[in-house]
Amino acid sequence: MTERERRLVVVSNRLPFVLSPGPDGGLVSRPGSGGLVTALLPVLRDRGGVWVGWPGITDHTEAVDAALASATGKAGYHLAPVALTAEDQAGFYHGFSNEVLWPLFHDLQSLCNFDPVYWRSYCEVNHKYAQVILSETYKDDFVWVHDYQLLLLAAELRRAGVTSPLAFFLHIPFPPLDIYLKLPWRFTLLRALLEYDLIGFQTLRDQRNFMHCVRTLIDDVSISHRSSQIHMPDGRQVRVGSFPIGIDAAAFQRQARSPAVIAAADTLRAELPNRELILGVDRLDYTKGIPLRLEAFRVALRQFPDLQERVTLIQVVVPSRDDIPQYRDLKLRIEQLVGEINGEFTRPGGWVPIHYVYRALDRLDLVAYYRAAHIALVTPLKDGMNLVAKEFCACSVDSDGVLILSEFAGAAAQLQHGALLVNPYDLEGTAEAIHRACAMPAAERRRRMQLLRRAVNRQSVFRWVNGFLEAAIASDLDAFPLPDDYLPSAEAEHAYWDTELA
Ligand code: ADQ
Repeated sequence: MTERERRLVVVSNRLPFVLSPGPDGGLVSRPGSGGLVTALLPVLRDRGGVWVGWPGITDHTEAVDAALASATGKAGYHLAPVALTAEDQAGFYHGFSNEVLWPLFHDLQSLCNFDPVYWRSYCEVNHKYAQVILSETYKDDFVWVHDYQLLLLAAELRRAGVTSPLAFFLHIPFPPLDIYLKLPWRFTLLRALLEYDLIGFQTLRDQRNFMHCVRTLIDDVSISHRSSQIHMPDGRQVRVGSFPIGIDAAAFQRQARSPAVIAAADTLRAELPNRELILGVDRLDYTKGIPLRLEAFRVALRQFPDLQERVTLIQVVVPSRDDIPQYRDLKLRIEQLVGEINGEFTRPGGWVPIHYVYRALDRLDLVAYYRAAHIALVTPLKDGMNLVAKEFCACSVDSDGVLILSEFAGAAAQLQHGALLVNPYDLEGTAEAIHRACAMPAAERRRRMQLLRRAVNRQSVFRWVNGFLEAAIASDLDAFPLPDDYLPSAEAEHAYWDTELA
């Protein structure tokens, strides 16, 4: 059997279908949204295989199995649910994944709750995923595991005797050594990761951080010159690479050009006439930098009074994880800032500087916001990639949008040539970027957005899947071209403020 003929086994925290109560008391399924599902389901259909994950319901009944079986029908692959209890969800998902790994890997170690009970639950649940994989897979299957909830899975599978290739992709950043060292289970976790054969990161930044941790903490390995190959003492080789994830840009573009979106975007612009519409769209999450963004917007309105009555910031926040105290506090902080800023600047003529939307949008409304906006303000404190930045560019079909992007988003590496990059902690720098974006001549907007759109189109999610699967069968990743890299430099900062694009 050639590598390309191996069945594909995708493993992620959640299955790619959402179950909800149906009319006859049973459950109905619909495909989840998001690029990963769009990109991977066709590959699964083509190669055959299985997707392993939690179905989103803690009461595991026959109705769950029936709904999952009917979701895929005769598509050539099937869904294998991992049954998790409410207690598992509390310790493994809300606990270790979201109160330890999520903040730590986003450099926010002071927000971590290193509760040992969480760690035990994380180990147990990774074991449960391994059990399902063992019962669902054949010897020659190619197993591709996704994200920070399943860092221990390869170690669990090896312990059970699995020798076939295991690959892993981390969707969030990997932290620098000094921060990683705070983790009480740092050696176990790093050793467990080295049981994978291929480890993929979003950016070279993350890859470098990981290799620095391996080089410093694991003394019985050697590393190839370009940091893409780790030689293990048992003769095994672990390959490490950067694979920046993309979006289905053509689909976003098509939808942005649809009559329904054009009508919705026209309505949005007509309701706020003669305004520069600035858009922020984020899940409720402290990594997305929403409070600092609002503060930077306040600085912009104070320092550049010409912006008053000329700009409106539409901040969309999608509810998320609001059972965790830090997320509830974040929501209150955002509401307080929106209230303060609107209280300070709202004018009798009807101008309200911030429109705040707190709910999930359906895809049509989201694309209409992207299309209607003149400026996107995407300023995470740290982000694996950030797909909102790419989606905005794909939907800016008239090439008249400006992207202001945090240099700490993984997307900065590919979008650095067209975006205005900002340090989200620098309130005045971000305020100046807002002012600059509002005053930017149409020709410069077009030039920049064309560069951005080209980058987003070129690096689609389909290319990402193919690139990763190609790397899985390549013997030497050092022969692969490196993706774009971004590091702030004094020279770039100078260019940022003082020069026009060629
Ligand atoms: P996320 O942290 O979820 O993903 P992001 O990359 O920004 O972050 O993706 C968010 C997704 O949610 C986008 O596809 C967007 O369309 C959707 N969305 C945002 N606002 C919405 C709204 N109001 N209504 C409906 N949908 C909305 C993790 C990592 C990222 C990495 C991705 C993919 O944290 O860094 O880019 O995985 O690898």
